Amino acid sequence: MIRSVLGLAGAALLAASATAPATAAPEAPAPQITPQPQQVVQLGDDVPVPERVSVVADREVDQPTRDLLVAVLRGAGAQQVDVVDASQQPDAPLVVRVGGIGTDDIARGLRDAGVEVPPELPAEGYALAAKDGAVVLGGVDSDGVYYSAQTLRQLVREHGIAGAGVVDHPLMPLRGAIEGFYGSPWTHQERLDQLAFYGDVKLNTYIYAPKDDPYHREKWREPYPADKLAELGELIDQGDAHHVRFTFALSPGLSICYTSEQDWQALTGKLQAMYDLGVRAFSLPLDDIDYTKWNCAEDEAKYGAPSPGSAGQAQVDLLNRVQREFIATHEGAQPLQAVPTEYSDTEDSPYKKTIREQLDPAVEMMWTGVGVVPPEITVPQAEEAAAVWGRKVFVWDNYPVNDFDATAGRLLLAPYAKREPGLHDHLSGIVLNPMNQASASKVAEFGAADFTWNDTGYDATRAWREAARYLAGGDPGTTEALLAFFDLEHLAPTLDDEIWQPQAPELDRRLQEFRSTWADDKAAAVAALRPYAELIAAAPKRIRDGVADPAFVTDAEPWLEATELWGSALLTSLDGLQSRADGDDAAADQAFAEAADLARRAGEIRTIPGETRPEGPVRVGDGVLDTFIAEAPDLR
Ligand code: LTM
Repeated sequence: MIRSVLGLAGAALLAASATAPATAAPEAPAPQITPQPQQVVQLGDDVPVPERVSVVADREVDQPTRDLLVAVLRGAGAQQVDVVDASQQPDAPLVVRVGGIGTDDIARGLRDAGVEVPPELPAEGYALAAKDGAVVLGGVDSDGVYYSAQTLRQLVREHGIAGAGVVDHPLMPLRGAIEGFYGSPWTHQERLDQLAFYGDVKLNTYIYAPKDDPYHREKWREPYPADKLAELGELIDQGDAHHVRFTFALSPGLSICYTSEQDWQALTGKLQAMYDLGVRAFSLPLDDIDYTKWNCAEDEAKYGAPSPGSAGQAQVDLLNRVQREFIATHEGAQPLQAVPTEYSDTEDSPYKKTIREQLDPAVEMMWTGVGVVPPEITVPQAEEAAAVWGRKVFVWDNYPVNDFDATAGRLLLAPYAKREPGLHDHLSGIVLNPMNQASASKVAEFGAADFTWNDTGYDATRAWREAARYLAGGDPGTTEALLAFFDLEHLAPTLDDEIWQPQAPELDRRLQEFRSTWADDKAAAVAALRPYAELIAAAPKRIRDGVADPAFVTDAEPWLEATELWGSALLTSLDGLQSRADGDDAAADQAFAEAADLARRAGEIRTIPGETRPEGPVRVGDGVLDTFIAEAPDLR
């Protein structure tokens, strides 16, 4: 039950935080909630969770939220959780009231608990109070109600539910991921798991745009075969169950004839099939196409010689027609999303001018930041992008994607960073383009969930640690092992090989300390570094045994194997250095030879064939760990 309504790690974290409580604990600060809420106040003692709990729900509270609340309360120690209608009399020692934030008794319950709710709480907002043996959850809309339950999950701890009040709403409307990378697409199972995870961290958007799904790009005109269509239907349902909007993207730019009525029918036919399946959000990515040639003579006849300006006109005509004739005529359809062909700069151009001046204001335009893989995204850049596109832009963030040459052999496990607080004023949202390794992408996605919800309260290091804790299902030893492993996979390159997140900053700091101590006190230097070297060497086993999400281990397996060898090489180097300090040069030389052999074997481990696009030897702390092991024999 818990597993189906929560992400795997979310369920494990819940189980780890709670045991059946008997008494209220003294007041303690509320646990860290991710994403960081706009406002959290302490309201007193924890609310104990007895054996029987009644959830009194407004009729509008949807099934996913009801299921989530039952799972959370069971995870908190309740044996029996009854969900009753607001007109019924609850019959349990703990009552959890849930529904619309304006419902009289919910508004009163929040007020009585001392939780001040502003009159205009934005969409997806919610408020929560856990105080004096009662819990009240109110949402602005059904998403807000669901998010109040996700926050409640994180307030569960050993002695019950933390006595706290929360008033919260997201700062960016669109938050999530775009499966938009080249190479082997995610599996169906990975997508199902991602959607559950997004619900846990209040991400609301998944855009289906795998470059290597032929029906998305090369064969865009062709309908999906029945088995693929059935899978897409399951993804839509899974999205609904976790309050995530499944967004269907179709990328016709490689071959479309903009003036062809047949192509229009093929395009809208495919969108219609997806609408019939339940999709309500659509995207037309026009990235990575050649806009200096037409695909048919009729386009040249209508728009003139090929050029970025004439391509802009043809694209704007297509996008406006889809927005006006398809989106606007289909009940519940969200504004069309699009990726322009010029997606990675803010320079004005004839192409952008045409789009800025003529594109229907409802259409969401995507932008990758300055540079396809931007080392930073700043507020002034976003302001320029908004000016050049004539609207707030929707960021397609090419992190942690690892489909380009500079990422060969890399997992990108650094914190989500260098996106400036205040961006929410200029963006409609951010979606990350993740790695082929879906579970490993959760590290960055977790940070992005925090940033897009509350960029002004964002702390990259906090989010990174919390991501590790989430993946570890709350286990402290596994959390530390994961953080040591993430540090060794910290490097993030741009497309031009510029390094915008450094490799292994924590290990590097410790090695610098080692070098300066070694000069004065060799034994002290070795002793200070050894525990961290032991942590690295033991991390793979700890991770394999301890993570709540087994898919993380599958994703990371070659890197874990290599880390085991690199960790042993580091420890063996320290043995050699200790022998050197003891004046035993023969033992030192033998240890250094062993360390070199371990390093050589580590360097031979390769990525899993067919997984990531650039294949090659896996990188682990490269430029830091290997450098130290190579220099150790020369340290005197
Ligand atoms: O970024 C965009 C809009 N398009 C492609 C992505 O599909 C690709 O994954 C990234 C990284 O290689 N670069 C792109 O240009």
